[in-house]
Amino acid sequence: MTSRPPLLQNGPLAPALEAALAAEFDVQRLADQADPQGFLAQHGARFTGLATSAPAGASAALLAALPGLRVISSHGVGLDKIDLAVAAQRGIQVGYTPEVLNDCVADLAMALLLDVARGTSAADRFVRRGAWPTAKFPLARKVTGQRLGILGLGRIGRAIAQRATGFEMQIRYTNRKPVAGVPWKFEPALVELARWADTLVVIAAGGASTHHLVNAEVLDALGPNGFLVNVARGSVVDQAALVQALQTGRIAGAGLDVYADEPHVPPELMALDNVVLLPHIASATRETRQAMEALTVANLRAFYATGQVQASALA
Ligand code: NAP
Ligand code: 8YV
Repeated sequence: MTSRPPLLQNGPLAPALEAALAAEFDVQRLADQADPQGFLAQHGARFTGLATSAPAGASAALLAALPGLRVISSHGVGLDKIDLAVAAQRGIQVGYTPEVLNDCVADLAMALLLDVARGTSAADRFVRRGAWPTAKFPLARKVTGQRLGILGLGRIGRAIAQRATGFEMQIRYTNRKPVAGVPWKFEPALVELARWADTLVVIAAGGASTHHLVNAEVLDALGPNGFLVNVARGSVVDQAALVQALQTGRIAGAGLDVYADEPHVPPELMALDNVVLLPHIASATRETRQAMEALTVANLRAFYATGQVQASALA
């Protein structure tokens, strides 16, 4: 009988995923250890696999404590918390969960765009606080035909653009390089994209190269009639500049699923009626999470069978 591969779990995972991993692998959860550092010092060398998630990641320090590591499988598509350079240098395979979550993240980006432009969450609060008998809810903004700027026309960005086409939106995007074969105009300068757009959707990868890309200058270019939607990572937006722009009306509103220091959301944002605040739920549907969990396991299963993960972040 083949022994089950020794797997370290970093951070919490959904119960169904933890059960699926425990059924196939010899799993130890780092969070269960009274002295995690002592545990790693004593036992770190035995683990050939690491199960983690986009938020928990795999830091250089953790990887250094796992000298026998050969594979990482992350639940999520964001790689900003995984030290990919160390993994690549050591020949550690990195599996993740791209594609399977595109639809739900794109759907939620459109939900935030519609909500912040039409004020649906604010209108719900208006009715629930009994204001309708004595006040009129203010006019909102039309979505159909809007100018939509997309920061990050990748897998999910393209899914957002396809949905926006259904709303007859004019679409432009920016990346570090143009995307071949798409019908939308590439704008090399983010600040010019923001100046053109009615709504700027942020769906670029997190990490050092996108840190605070959306800064005060970009927000000023978006302007007092502009909306910001962020479903990428909080780190892509200068959150202090965003709060200031919203408080002073330098932009019209924002729809946010991600923040600088999750799960902590600044009270200044909570106080604003022109901001929609979601708790990082863009991929959080039963269907998509089941698909992500299945791919997280499949990456490990494939690696131990063939030496290759199914969906490689290092391809
Ligand atoms: P992807 O296909 O890799 O797309 C990432 C996009 O970001 C690419 O178009 C890339 O284009 C662009 N980009 C990267 N660095 C950039 C830079 N410095 N400046 C401008 N553009 C840059 O990834 P995806 O599957 O669409 O996912 C995108 C991100 O969404 C993930 O990394 C994750 O952080 C986030 N996400 C959030 C949720 C949520 O629950 N809110 C769920 C899933 C994903 P270039 O390489 O040409 O620059
Ligand atoms: C969740 C995400 O954070 O996939 C990502 O990068 O941000 C979201 O899907 C992830 O699913 C948590 O495990």
